[in-house]
Amino acid sequence: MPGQERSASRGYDIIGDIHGCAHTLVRLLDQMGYRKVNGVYEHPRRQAIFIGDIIDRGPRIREALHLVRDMVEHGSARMVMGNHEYNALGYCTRARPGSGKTFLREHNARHDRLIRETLEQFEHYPHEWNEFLEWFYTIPLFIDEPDFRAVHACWDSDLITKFKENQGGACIDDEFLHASAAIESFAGQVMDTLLRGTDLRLPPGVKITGKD
Ligand SMILES: [Mn+2]
Repeated sequence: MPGQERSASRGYDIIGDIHGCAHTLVRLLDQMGYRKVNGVYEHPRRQAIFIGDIIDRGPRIREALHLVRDMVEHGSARMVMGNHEYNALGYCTRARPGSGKTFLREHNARHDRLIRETLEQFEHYPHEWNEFLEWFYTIPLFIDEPDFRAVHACWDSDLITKFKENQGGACIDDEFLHASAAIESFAGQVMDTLLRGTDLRLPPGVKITGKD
């Protein structure tokens, strides 16, 4: 298998949440010795592993998505899904009739705000945005190699083993996306745990207030 041959001789650069900061990403890749060859960043020996959350918040979401997808398609990078890509799929996918919802992820003030920059920056490129949504389905939730593992938030061995058995791989499909809208379902637990993480109780008397 070429992928495994590569993994044995190759080093990896793990790159976290880009959140639309394409310029910063370009600077980072330059500093790490990646070069643009025929329009796509690559490294002579190394492979970038993007651990999700390319979209939302930043000023150059579209550019960041193009850069990363080009690298993944070229084989100079791999990627696992972040909660923001998953949220975008839910936000943009209509719920089935009779489910009592219009979209899988409710269009409320908080959800609208989280995805606002992404939708604004794709306002004049709706076809491209749909292509990226289709591409999100091809992004695995986790990478499980003999020499390393990657996941966006939390590696839960039991959930991952069961997911592989059920799905026959590391990717979700439309059916799984719909099922995951119910947080208490198996699909809901997989997406919540692997992509959003697990909860820890704070020590007595300690309080943290999020900006939401
Ligand atoms: Mn995240």
